[in-house]
Amino acid sequence: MEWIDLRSDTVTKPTEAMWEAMAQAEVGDDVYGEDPTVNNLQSMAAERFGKEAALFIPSGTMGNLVAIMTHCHRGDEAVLGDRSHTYLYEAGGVSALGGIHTFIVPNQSNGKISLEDLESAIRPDDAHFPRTRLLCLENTHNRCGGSVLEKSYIDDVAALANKHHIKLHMDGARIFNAAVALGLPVAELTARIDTLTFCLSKGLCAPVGSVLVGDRAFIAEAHRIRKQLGGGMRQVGILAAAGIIALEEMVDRLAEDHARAKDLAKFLMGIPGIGLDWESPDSNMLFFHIQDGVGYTLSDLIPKFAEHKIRISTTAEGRVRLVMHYWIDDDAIHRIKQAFREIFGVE
Ligand code: TLP
Repeated sequence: MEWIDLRSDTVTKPTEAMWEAMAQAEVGDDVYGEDPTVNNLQSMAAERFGKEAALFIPSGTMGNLVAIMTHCHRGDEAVLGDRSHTYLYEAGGVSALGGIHTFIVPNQSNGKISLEDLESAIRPDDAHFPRTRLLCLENTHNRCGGSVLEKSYIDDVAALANKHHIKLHMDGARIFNAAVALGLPVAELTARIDTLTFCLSKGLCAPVGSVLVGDRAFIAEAHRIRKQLGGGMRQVGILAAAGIIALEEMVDRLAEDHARAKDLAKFLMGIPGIGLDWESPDSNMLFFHIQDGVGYTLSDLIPKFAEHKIRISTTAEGRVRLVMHYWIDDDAIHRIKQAFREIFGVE
């Protein structure tokens, strides 16, 4: 019996088509800008997002770091949500490495930040204050249930940024999940955003890599910062080749992951002792907690599921997160449901 890994969509291994493309990839020195496969991926990404240029980056974390360091200089300020990945899970890189001050505002449970909170975070021009340079959003919003930010909200935030002459960056690690959930082309959803990082290595199954998109001048400067951070890579077309397959073949099928997440959420609602944190997941992840009186704790669950060859993980907030991805098919869902029935003692 194969392991079922629900800890994240980052665990996805490459597809057959990706292995094939990686083996055949034409490569060159990307620090010289001479890797044709990387150049091809970057052009495809820019075109897909309707932006002028794109840059291949080793990880989502470095993508956000490069973007924020390109927008903000030392002592400038970036506004971030208090549940955002950049604030919670990127090791404080923007402050540690970029000398950038962060202004933290509350995320609502649907991943949005109220326009009032965003506006009140923008500092007046006064020598006492850091200069606000950047607003950041995350879509889908990981720690807010994989929630999807819709276009009208994004456009409202962009209009606010514009009014104050500051920029809007999106951590779009899972932006294709958002676009597929909304049934919108990704370029339309993100048209008003200045810059965006998206990941090839999550639901899209590529082994490594993220892409930063923006205008030509921004990407030229981001290229310098990526080099400064040690993120210039050489014959990296080997990885970009998998990224091209990710964009060509793996986007539309994300709808299947969303449907499985909804189906599993519905099933879990019927299990006494389980409390779903977001009852109908917007995208590919669901979160639950154990209600009082069940008789075991969250950490007991990891070994219990391991007995069924299922890997799950818990979050700092006392929840389990289950993430659907390419390698979770209907048979896996059947096994997962069976494991829940046995562990929670229901028919
Ligand atoms: N998220 C990982 C963990 O770090 C939590 C996961 O398993 O979901 N932005 C968002 C919204 C992310 O969810 C992640 C990864 C990143 C950025 C960072 O991407 P990588 O891991 O490529 O640095």
